[in-house]
Amino acid sequence: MSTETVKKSAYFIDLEDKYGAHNYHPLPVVLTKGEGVFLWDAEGKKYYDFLSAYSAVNQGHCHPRIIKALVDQASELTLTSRAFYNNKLGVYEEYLTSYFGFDKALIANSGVEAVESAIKLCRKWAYEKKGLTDQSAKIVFVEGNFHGRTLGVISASTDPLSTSGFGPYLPGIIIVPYNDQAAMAEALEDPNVAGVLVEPIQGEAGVVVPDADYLPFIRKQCTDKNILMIADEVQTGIARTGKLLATCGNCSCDGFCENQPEVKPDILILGKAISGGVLPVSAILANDDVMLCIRPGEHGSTFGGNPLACVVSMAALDVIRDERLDANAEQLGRIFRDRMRRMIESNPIVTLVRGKGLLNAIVLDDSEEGKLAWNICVRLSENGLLAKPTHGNIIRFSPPLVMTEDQIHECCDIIEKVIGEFRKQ
Ligand code: IF1
Repeated sequence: MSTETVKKSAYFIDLEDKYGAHNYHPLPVVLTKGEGVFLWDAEGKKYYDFLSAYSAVNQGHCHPRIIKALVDQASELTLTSRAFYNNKLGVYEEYLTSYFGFDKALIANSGVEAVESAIKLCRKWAYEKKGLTDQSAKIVFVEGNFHGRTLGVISASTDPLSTSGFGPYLPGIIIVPYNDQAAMAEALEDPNVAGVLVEPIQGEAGVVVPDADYLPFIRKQCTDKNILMIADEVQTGIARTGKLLATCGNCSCDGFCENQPEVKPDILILGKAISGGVLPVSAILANDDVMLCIRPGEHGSTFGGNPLACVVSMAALDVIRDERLDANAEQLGRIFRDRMRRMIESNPIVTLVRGKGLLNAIVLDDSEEGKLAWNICVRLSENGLLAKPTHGNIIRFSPPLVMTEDQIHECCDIIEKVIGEFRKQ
């Protein structure tokens, strides 16, 4: 790298440092271009993307079909507000409800906004349909959850980094240990519980996959006790885990999910890859008895359901289905985990490999080095692969789902080589 090119990246890093709020600690890579599974930095260096903008870019960077939809619609109509009808929203709502198998959809912008919408909808349903007295509704969350950054949502967080200094918090929240059926059953005995909100696989917690019977257990408990099951599939949804949804059993993947237990939530929360990472789009889906509890004037946003978002999201979901990215994620995920697990035998710093589809993580033994995962990610980036550590000793690997088998093997070669450099003596 020449001195002049180094200055280029450093310049942009300095700008962010000087003029941006200091709420992130990024890896020192400045990205300028993306295509498919690849990203390029300000010096023109090419990388495999193994974060996919936290699973928002499942369809790969700048997918031509999605970009065409964006550009075509952008020159027609971008935003009308919901004060009027537009000719894309209803089409999109019909598309989404048939794609995911619910009666109704409510479109929002960010993932956390959809989570907030689901919480509000659940409370409304509890007062109108379940018959709880006003102000009494409670929602059960699990330890280690991540649902976003708003005040309402961080009130359910158990991560001090997300919560400290931001109180007072929202009441009406019960938190139980994750993947603990007895604790969940006990919490659901409280007659004021209106809903249970879970991630099918915990992303931020380090890609923590629950026991196979955990979600079916929650589903059955909720049905038996007249409680809404709310699934946050913002990160796990849209084919990331090898199925259209991690709670699949009711989707359009042509029997691909045949052997999965059917765990259909009462409220499904989607975001991120619902737009292929092109625009902020999110949605909640529910059946009429729940969704119609919210009436005109009670909830909404300026940008939610704008024609540009509708068209982009339909193109993004077409790509998932037409390119069978669910099946590709499933197949490549198996290859990836097999190869990573081989390292456990040969290199003691790798202690665990877990995940589903192309949402995976490796857990490192960092008893001797506090910054092991960070240092490995820096070395990975120098070797042309971008991944991000989480919780100090975990590295998340979530490439775009458009990767090929040859590419995933090449990436495994890079990861093996780099982790080999950190082998314990
Ligand atoms: C950041 C993590 C991932 C999510 C689930 C809702 C949201 C998210 C399950 C909110 C967002 C993001 C936000 C991003 C980092 C990222 C993340 F490490 F923090 F946990 F993906 F793993 N539900 N997750 O994962 O969606 O409002 O952001 O659109 O920098 O905070 P959003």
